[in-house]
Amino acid sequence: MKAIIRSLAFCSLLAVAGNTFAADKVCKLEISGTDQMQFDKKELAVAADCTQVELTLHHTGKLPAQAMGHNWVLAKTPDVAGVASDGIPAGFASDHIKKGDARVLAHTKIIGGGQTTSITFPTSVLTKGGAYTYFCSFPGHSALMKGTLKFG
Ligand SMILES: [Cu+2]
Repeated sequence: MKAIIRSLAFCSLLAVAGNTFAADKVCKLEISGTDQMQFDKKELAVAADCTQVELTLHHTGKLPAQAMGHNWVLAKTPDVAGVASDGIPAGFASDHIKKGDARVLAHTKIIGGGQTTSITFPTSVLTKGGAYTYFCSFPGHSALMKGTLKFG
């Protein structure tokens, strides 16, 4: 009897775990930056049922990160100018992101030509129906390198 109860308990644990996995949906986004200081996409969309976003940034150029580095930073549109200007003195080693900047919803590190980097972040940082701005925080890049991320 004890064994039956134990196996029943185990089965219900498995069922709970199975539901958790079924409910988790990782949605993949890809974007590239160039030596011409451009992203190849002006808009990214995340479907409403995505629970996680896996963002991959490629740098398709040849220039080194110190000269033409790119990252991908996500923020609310009104916060972009402040995040970008505070990122300049934060320095290259900090990926031009101010330490502990709560306005930053997600960001990759800075990469140079030929490199690729990925991050995964939860969609719980976003509001359904919201539109956000992604940009590159390398000094001087955000004027050209930005786009809109829509959720839901
Ligand atoms: Cu850049």
